[in-house]
Amino acid sequence: AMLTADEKQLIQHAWEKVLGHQEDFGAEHLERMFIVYPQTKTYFPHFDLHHDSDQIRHHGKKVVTALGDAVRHMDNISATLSELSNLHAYNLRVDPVNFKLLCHCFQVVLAVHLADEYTPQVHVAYDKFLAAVSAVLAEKYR
Ligand code: HNI
Repeated sequence: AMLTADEKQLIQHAWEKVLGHQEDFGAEHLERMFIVYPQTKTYFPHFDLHHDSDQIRHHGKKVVTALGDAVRHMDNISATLSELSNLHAYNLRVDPVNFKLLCHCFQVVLAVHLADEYTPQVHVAYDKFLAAVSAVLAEKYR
């Protein structure tokens, strides 16, 4: 589903609360994913998955920074994340079901940190935005 102009604005406005916290939010959503959906750990056999490890923090920051790129280019997510799409489809071969799990964990992090500002309207907007990002990351699988 296409994002409406209002939804785009809600996403961009909420993202201002993420700026400066990419590493913290990134580490938090990954740790949640590894604990709540332990099967996701199989993609990271080479990582130190202890709480707040340097690798989790570093990788978390990369993921949230990529999401931020998509926020800044919401009309062209496909081109913006094209390299990442190649990487996930051809090199990493992450089963696309996992994208939903990561998106869910990221939304929990947003809800925890934005609290009252994570209104149902913001929630819907992020649901659609993250589904669009996931679709792009999964579009090269065949
Ligand atoms: Ni993902 C690498 C972004 C979902 C497993 N991933 C990256 C990188 C970014 C990234 C950015 C770093 C690329 C680089 O270094 O050039 N990943 C994203 C985004 C999503 C996502 C934006 C979804 C919204 N990745 C997932 C999921 C899994 C996943 C759901 C598995 C459960 N990603 C990986 C793995 C790597 C990776 C594994 C390589 C990590 C490493 O450093 O070895």
